[in-house]
Amino acid sequence: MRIEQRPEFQIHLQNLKSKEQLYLETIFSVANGHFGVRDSNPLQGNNPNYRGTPGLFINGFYDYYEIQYGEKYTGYPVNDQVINRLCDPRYIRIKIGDEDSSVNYFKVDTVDKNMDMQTGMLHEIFSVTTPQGKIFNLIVESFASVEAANVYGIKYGIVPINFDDEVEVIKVHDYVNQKTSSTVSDVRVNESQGHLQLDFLDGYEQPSYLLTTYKSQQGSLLTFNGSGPKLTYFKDENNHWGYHATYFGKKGTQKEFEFLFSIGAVYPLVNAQMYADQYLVKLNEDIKNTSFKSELMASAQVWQTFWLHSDVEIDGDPEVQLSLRFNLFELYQSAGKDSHTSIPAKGLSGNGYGGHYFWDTEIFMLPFFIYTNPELAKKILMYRYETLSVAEQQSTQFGFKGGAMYPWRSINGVEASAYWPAGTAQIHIDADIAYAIEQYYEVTGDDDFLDNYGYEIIVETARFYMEWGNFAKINDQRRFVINRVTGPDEYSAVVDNNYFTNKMVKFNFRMVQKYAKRFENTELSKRLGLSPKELNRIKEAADLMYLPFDNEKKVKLQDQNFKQMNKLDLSKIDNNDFPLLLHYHPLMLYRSQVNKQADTILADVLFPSGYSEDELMRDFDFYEPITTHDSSLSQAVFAIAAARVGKQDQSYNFFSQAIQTDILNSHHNTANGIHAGSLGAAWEGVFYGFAGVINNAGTFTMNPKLPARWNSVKFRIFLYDSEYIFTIYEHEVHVSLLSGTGTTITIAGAKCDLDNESPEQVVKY
Ligand code: IFM
Repeated sequence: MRIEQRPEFQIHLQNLKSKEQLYLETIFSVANGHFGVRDSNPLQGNNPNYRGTPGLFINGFYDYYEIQYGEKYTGYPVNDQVINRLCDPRYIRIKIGDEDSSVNYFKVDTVDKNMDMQTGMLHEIFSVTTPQGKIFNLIVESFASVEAANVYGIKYGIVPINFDDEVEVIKVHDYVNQKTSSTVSDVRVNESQGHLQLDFLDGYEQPSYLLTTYKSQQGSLLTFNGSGPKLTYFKDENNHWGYHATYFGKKGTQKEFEFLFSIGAVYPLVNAQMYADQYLVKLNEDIKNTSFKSELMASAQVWQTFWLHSDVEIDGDPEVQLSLRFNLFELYQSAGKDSHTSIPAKGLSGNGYGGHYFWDTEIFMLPFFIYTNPELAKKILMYRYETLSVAEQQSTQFGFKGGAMYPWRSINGVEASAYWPAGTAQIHIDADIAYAIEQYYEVTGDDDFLDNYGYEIIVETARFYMEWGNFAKINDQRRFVINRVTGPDEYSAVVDNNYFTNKMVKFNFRMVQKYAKRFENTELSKRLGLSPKELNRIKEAADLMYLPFDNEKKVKLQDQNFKQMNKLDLSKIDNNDFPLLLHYHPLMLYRSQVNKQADTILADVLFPSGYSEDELMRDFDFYEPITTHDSSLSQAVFAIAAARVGKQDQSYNFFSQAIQTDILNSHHNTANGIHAGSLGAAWEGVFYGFAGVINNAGTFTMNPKLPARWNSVKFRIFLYDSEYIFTIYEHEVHVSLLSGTGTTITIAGAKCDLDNESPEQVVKY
């Protein structure tokens, strides 16, 4: 297979505004959902002279460390989980004559970097100068296979530029905790390391390691093989197995060495130790009798399939086009694909937020997968089912009789939020998961998922809210209220009746009711003990849910007391004081009308029906001036809201900023990892914003409003068993049914009943 390189799919160093090392390590990281490798200086190893935060991250492979509280109250999480930063597989040790890169400081200058998003291959050229002034070029190609989840491939080409001398290439990975020399000081970054151990397993024909964690009691395995001129398996001076080759390097002559790593799954420690042999046999198989090239090609084929179904082609806006592709590429690179893991908020490109999963997955990333890769969306949702029992325990430990309390942030399902006001108090996470399940079911009609997994989550999350909330009188009317919670906006905490939360919970309750008949007298409802009495109470709570509203201004109120607070005049704040969270005491922010991110506006976006455009416009005009967008999850949401109320220019501005969050490093912290939620939100900006999609209660409608500079936008989606392709022009939509039997969709008010007999239609708007 030969894939022609197309510039529209290349992230090229020269087109990036920043050339800062840590930022580039993130942007050019390669990942496949199982593991991710930062784009380090390949000679770095554990040498403290080099600057960077290299490392290998395995999704779901973490260790605990004890959280140090000044005052530790009952129920606070004891341990934080932090994704392990493992040895950097890019590392290579090179000796030239009597100079050794692991001892002497070789100066490494980047000449070129290019990520080909069509194949997932990173191509780099470095110019390396030894202390004695010998110069050689180091050409590195690498990829994380999306075809074989374990496989990481790296190939080095070495070309002496100004010398003929002995060259020795050594590839040994004899440390487990990757050292970094980051100078980052940001509360959002957790530089804690797990307690890891690396054991060399003898008796294999290639280096094989057992990696284990001390506290979380997990284990994984890693093995690698290599090939190249004179490359042999050997023991280095520390008695560590690896590969080396010695040859006489000649000016201008390139020698190539390639290595394939097989990076194992994450097992309970005992299994990893007991079955290490068996696991290693399997891991070896993945990299035996194959080559860098054939693994790369197999992976590139999968990338081709990804782009076929998931690409969004924009005509008329090349910069936005490239950023959008980068975002989609990163989303696929980051998504756990094994049903046991989810998508860390920073993908697998860095250890920002400790490798934790948040609501970012369900609300901001999952829609992209639901519509373009429903099988993967199901796997991602399965992580929540796998951790349901932990969530149930958390609810009872919290003091409730039942229900499931999902963690605000976690890897293994146990709450890991050390700051509860902007963490555990964000109980909307439960309803966010229930909302995502309903979205998935609406689009796929996957009965197996709803019957065996989804409904149970919907019921248990609803039960949790029935315990948290209560019936009370407000203005003499009986209401269901949910007090002392934090909504999405992290500049307001522990409030009463957060509009977003209450609206989401109401929806969660309605879902229990909606499917109650379907599950009547089933094994599941018996197991759950769901009685008509309980269902009636849930219905009553949904009917009476309190949704705060300002009758004077006629806007939805972010929370019951939001009106009483003073506005923070954002125009008076120095630009250097943003994000505010790094410069103000939280209580200064909690006491003011200032938003970190879309909160009530997100509710408007997620529940588009039932409001007039005027009402949405009022909400937008009220919340937009008080929102700082200090969270990268905010601008795309405002872009959708602006598109819906016809503020096209504002919508485009928000969208183009959101979409370039990482490419432009606009939050100045891409160094710690990509903003995966923001990447997904940008896709939502196209889909729900400019294409104007609303998919509600079984009706799929589209009311496009293209940005002025776009000639067209083209994308595919799955709906039930069918796949469609849409091309939206300024006044026309072309839609074709590509596979499946078709369903009714409505475009700009016109019903389109596409089927195999008439699979195409053009709608003017
Ligand atoms: O989940 C988000 C939250 O909404 C804002 N702070 C960062 C988190 C992780 O992305």
